[in-house]
Amino acid sequence: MKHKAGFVNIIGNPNVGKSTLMNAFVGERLSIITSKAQTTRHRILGIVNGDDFQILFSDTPGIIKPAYELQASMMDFVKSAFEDADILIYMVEIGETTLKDEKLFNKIKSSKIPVLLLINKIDKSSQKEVEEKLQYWKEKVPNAEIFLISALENFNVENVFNRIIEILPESPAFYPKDQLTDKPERFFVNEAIREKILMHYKKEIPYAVEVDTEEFFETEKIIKIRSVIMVERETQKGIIIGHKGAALKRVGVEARKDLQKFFDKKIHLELYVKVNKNWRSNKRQLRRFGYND
Ligand code: GDP
Ligand code: K
Ligand code: MG
Repeated sequence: MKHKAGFVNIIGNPNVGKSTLMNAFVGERLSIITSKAQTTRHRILGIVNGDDFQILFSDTPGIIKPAYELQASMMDFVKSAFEDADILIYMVEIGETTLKDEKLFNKIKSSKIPVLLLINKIDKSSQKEVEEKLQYWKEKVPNAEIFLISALENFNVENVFNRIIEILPESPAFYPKDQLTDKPERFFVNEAIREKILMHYKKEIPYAVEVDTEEFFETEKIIKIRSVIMVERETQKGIIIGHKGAALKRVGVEARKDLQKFFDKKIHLELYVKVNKNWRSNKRQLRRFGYND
């Protein structure tokens, strides 16, 4: 049997379940998941290896109209995901009716590469609604193959996976067969911390935050990590730290638990908070954090 390999890029509106799906495919929590839009800021590669195939899934930020430089770079990740795909996964959730970016939507409809349209979250709706939506999307994106799924409950995900293998092009592997992602270990540390911040702080706080891991030192028994939580203003620093440091402590404890599972090793995690004015609008800063590259 010939070897198959290719890029399968997942795009769609915020919160439809893209990261949940990618993690279900990969079987690891590579992408952080919360109920908030803009949880995913980067394009994250998840690699699934078999004896005669290698699938390179890309999770991307949800499609939005950029309001500042950070969001503009997030949309560049989405555009790039469009350009190198062998198979496109366009994900919608059961309640929605259109993509927020019309240009991109037209690109999907006129796409020459195969499009799998996944209607997600069908666990939330009635049989009648599911049938209506199926009909709706058939007419709206006639070039797509449609699947009804629940990424959360792993319903029908395997059928999508098998179909991907069928239509994947013949090609040698792009990455070593034991590799799971293209991102360095520090990236997953930053993301684990950011996930807890998204979960525990209100309003604009999560969007004003970036995490930078300054030290990642692994010995046989333990990984020592020091990370900085960057905020834009002094007041935000106070909120992150909380009364007697309790809020920051909770972030540290929960992130450490996740990281111990992820790396399967004991973790020592030190967290600092620093004010770094307007990092979201500063191109040079954004490059440092892995955007615009
Ligand atoms: P993304 O922004 O598209 O990456 O979406 P996420 O994967 O972060 O998921 C957004 C929210 O939808 C989270 O609260 C998920 O738990 C939830 N979610 C994802 N898939 C499903 C699903 O199949 N059914 C239900 N009920 N919720 C889901
Ligand atoms: K989300
Ligand atoms: Mg996401």
